[in-house]
Amino acid sequence: MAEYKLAVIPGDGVGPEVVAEGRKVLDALAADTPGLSFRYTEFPWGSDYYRETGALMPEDGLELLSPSDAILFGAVGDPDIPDHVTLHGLLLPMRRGFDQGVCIRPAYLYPGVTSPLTGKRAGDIDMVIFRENTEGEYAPVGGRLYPGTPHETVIQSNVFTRRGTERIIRAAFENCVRRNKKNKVTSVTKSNAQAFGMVFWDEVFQDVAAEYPQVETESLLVDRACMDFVRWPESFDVVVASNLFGDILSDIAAVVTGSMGLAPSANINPERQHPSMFEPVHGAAFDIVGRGIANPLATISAVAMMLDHLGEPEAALRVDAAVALCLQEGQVLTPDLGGEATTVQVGDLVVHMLSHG
Ligand code: GGG
Repeated sequence: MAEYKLAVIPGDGVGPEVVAEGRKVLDALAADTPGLSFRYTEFPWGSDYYRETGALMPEDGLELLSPSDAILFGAVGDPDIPDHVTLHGLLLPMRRGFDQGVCIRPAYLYPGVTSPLTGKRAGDIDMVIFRENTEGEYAPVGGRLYPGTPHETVIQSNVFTRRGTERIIRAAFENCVRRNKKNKVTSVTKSNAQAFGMVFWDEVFQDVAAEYPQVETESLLVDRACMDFVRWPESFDVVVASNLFGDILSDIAAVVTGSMGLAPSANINPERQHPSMFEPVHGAAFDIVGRGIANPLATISAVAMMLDHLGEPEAALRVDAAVALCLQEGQVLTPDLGGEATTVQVGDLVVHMLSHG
């Protein structure tokens, strides 16, 4: 047990609403766990900060975050600012600057939650997506020549390094062995079309897979993987994908397990030289901002992933169990899950379930 220094960036849109519930859960844990405490430093970065200063975060932002044990992040995005400005101004600099190359996105169909897919029962869908998080299709490499002329030329390059590719694929295999469920790792590729980056990805996958002969493997083209996430989601266990493919597939996984509002995400620096970051998969959700109905459970599950990463597995399990109980009881749910409850009411119920579940 210890005191943990947490950097908190509520960000844009519904970010502040859901992060407040994540903090409420952390405070409740600290209140009834001797020796466990959290010291928060909140950073007001995001789109309002951009309107005031011309940047989403200050130039020394990473230095300010650096002493933290972990970062709790809400969302980024604004209807008046182009999405590439907000994403490249705040979220991606943290992922790259802190070398958070391993993004972990679990998707589980909880008891009490209805999948939009017919016939799926609780536990049928139980997978975890390992998304490469610092390079691939998100690398800021490219340029634009002769804009606005008939010769306009745009180049956007994908970047695959051996270190980054090997790291995410090895993390997926290690997790598969630890998790000990279906004992299968699926690699998502597009090597039929992308004959450099994705052929390299396939080669590295085969090399790393050879170190884990006890694990079943498969390699799916991304289009086939999208189909199978919808028609046979129960066939997946651990899925490893590039930055863009992992992002798209984790949204499909979230939706087939009931709601984007349930999907957590951990952005891990495996070497632990820098703080890791924990966030809901969903974004700013402008359509419901300020109505108090955003589902806080994705953020609260991200808090559980953060506790596990910090070395507090019992606290993490308590939070996971409280989330599962709220969903199973099914009385206090936000509208994305068919309920009428508010963000705050769901957060309060998680806190209640921590000690009364
Ligand atoms: N809570 C995460 C968030 O705000 N996501 C916005 C977004 O556009 N994310 C894209 C990504 O994760 O790559």
